[in-house]
Amino acid sequence: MAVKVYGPVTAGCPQRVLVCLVEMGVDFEVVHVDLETGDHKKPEFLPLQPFGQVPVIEDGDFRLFESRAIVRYYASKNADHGPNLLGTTLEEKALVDQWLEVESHNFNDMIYGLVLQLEVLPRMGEPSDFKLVQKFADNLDKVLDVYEERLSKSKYLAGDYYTIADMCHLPGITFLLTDNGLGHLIRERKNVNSWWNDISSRPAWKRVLELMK
Ligand SMILES: N[C@@H](CCC(=O)N[C@@H](CS)C(=O)NCC(=O)O)C(=O)O
Repeated sequence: MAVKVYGPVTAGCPQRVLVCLVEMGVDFEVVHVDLETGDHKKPEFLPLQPFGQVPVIEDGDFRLFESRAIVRYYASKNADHGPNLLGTTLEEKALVDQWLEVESHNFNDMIYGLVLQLEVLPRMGEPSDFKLVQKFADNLDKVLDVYEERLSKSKYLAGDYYTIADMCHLPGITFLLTDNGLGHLIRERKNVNSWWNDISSRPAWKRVLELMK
């Protein structure tokens, strides 16, 4: 039975889940949740995700929310017949967790603020706070300096193998490279840019981009 993924394919958090399902060869169907009309805050959606956010998955009678928990779940569940995206030794797994935490907090917190200011508020007809935009971009600049240094020593964030820690960056970096004047944060860093070119050219991400059209 196909896994149901609740959320619009255009939102970054559901995309994190979709790219993982494609990588792991899991059949899925997307159940569109319209964030514009507030479907995710309606009483019928809250039993699925009590914080009124996407994504949520339903796999038979198993339900799970939080995109990174979902990604971890399918990378483990399908490890026997998909790629190893979690590392093998305890230390490799710990490094994947470390960089996934960095993605979630150091990186994504800035992306979240930028998406709010540059996409969500304008869509709602409200003004963006460009001082805040600058603050998030400056913070991200420092975070990406750390990435540049790390990626000068290893091909991927957790080591010389692609993992869910790299994968979870795909939606956020795609947003940076979308026409909002922030692409230089990636393009002007040699190692970050090569890493990006590598991870974004994987067929799984290309398939998610196709779904968004
Ligand atoms: N930590 C959650 C964050 C979920 C989240 O922020 N989802 C966004 C879409 S990317 C959302 O539902 N936004 C609407 C809202 O928060 O009202 C996860 O990774 O699943």
